[in-house]
Amino acid sequence: MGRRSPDVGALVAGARDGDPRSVARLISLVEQESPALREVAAALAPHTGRAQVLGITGSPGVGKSTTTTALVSGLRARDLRVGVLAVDPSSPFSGGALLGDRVRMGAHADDPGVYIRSMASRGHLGGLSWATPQALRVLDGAGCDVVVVETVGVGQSELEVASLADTTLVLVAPGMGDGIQAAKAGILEVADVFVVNKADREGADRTARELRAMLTMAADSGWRPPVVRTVASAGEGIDEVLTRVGEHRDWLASSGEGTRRRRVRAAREIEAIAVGELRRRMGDVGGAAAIDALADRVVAGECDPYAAADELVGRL
Ligand SMILES: Nc1nc2c(ncn2[C@@H]2O[C@H](COP(=O)(O)OP(=O)(O)OP(=O)(O)O)[C@@H](O)[C@H]2O)c(=O)[nH]1
Ligand SMILES: [Mg+2]
Repeated sequence: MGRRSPDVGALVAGARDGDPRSVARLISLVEQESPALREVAAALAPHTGRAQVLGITGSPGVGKSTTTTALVSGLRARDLRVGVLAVDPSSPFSGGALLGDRVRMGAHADDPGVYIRSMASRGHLGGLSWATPQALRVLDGAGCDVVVVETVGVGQSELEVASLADTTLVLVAPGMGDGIQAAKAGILEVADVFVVNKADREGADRTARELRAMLTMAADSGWRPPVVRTVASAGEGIDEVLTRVGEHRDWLASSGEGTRRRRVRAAREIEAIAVGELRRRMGDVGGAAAIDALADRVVAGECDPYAAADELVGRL
């Protein structure tokens, strides 16, 4: 791939026209922290804010990819443009499982109304890639009505996906004790819609009942998360999920919660970028060496760590 500086304006125009290669290139620029990153962000800004971001989380094997595929079909049937970001927090490379996801998404591979992208999550402690919010902006700017973010439910990432999403779907399966585990892990609070998938298996009714019982005990936020049973592999219940997702979108708009969530999201993004920039500048003023020199003085009792930190910040 060439390293010529990209024509960002043409790429954004292409993406807005639905050209998948322009979308792919823009996401790559974001992922690679291209020098054009700022230009890309600025060019996209006026075109963003329309897409509903749908986060999908749940334990490994619960049916996230199958549900995502079924949701994409349902959204396409409603004539909506869809983006899918599959984030694998466990792998530093986009390989294995994600390739499997792509294969499963094969039904949509040739549909110009669907854009699918897998992302690894290198360089981020919590799980989701630092580039995910920017990739979301690309898909939003490219005119996707809905962007589905699917992540593997390992620890932090399920909470993190909620911080990116307008609407968070939490998938559980019957008989996995998932409901109880969800309550323990704080998942109950982040779910906007509960999906009891694999409802063709025994115990789905019971799991749904348990979830509803737990939800009645939760604090009232104005939105009580509905519990929907699905058989994603057969497309059953998917229409109801989409109806609930639409209702949640309406509630976000009418209650002001949507704007509040987006403000929190933007504030975090700004903070992360600013902290990154400060780290870079610290490197410019001698970073590690400067800290080492100050550390020697702190160890020797010549100054305290606060004074040392002030001195470092003062040089920026
Ligand atoms: N019986 C049944 N099987 C299902 C259903 N939905 C998905 N499956 C199967 O469950 C397995 C896991 O589904 P995936 O969609 O890959 O699950 P996932 O949550 O994306 O898995 P990871 O990405 O590995 O965390 C597959 O074999 C699916 O065919 C369902 O509603 N009923
Ligand atoms: Mg999957």
